Amino acid sequence: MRYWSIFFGLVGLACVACFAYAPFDPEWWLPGGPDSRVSHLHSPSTVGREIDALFVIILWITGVVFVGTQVVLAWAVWKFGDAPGRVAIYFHGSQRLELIWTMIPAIVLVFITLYQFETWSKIKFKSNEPSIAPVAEVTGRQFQWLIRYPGPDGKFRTSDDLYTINDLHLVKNDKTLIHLMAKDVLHSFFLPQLRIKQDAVPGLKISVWFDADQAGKYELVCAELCGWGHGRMRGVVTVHETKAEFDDWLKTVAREQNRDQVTVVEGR
Ligand SMILES: [Cu+2]
Repeated sequence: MRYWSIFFGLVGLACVACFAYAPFDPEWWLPGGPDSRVSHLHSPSTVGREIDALFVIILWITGVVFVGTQVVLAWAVWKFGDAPGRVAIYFHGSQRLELIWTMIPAIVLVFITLYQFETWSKIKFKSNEPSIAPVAEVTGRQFQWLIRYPGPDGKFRTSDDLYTINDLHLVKNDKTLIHLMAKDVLHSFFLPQLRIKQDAVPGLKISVWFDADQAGKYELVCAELCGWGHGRMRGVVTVHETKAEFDDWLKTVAREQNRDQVTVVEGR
């Protein structure tokens, strides 16, 4: 029986090792930006790093609780294991214990709720939506992201709109606003490196705002199982160093679109 206490003790030790290592390797745990290995900053986004800090705090809370309960478990198995002549004591219920194990998690959860509130409100509360023109309209459909840019006139749904598939472009350090839609079923617009995730819902136009402060290429994936081709809904987010670079790219798209004479049929 005492072997079990050694086993539980070792499991605990292995988990402590993972727990200690997790926050320090962005590739292993939370995907980072191109500079993350150098700077040890996780997300290439200001709010993203706040979210990372929340992850680390929750990791500490769960880590301490896990280690504590594991130590008690190993100790109890060691100390109170089966022994000849020893009889277990039976008792039914303990109001005091029940109160303790209800109140402690409740307090921890209330703390987390209040602590994360400001970060959550920054990216999700309508009142914090930046009053800027959206960079693009992103429409999830089985099985791709259709991305519409306003074109030279700066207005959506006009004849000079530009389209890309699975190819989202932004400018570094600019607040980015996106209008998110879905054509057929639920999709989920997920930018893992920027820590942004938002459901795309048919019939709704949802605003998503964020920033990226390291130029580079990041992933855009669908995080909602939306059908057989769900795994193909992968795109690239390109964060340009400057607005001029972004405008150049947009001009290239305009040239190609005019040359191909391809019109993306939007429909509804
Ligand atoms: Cu999907």
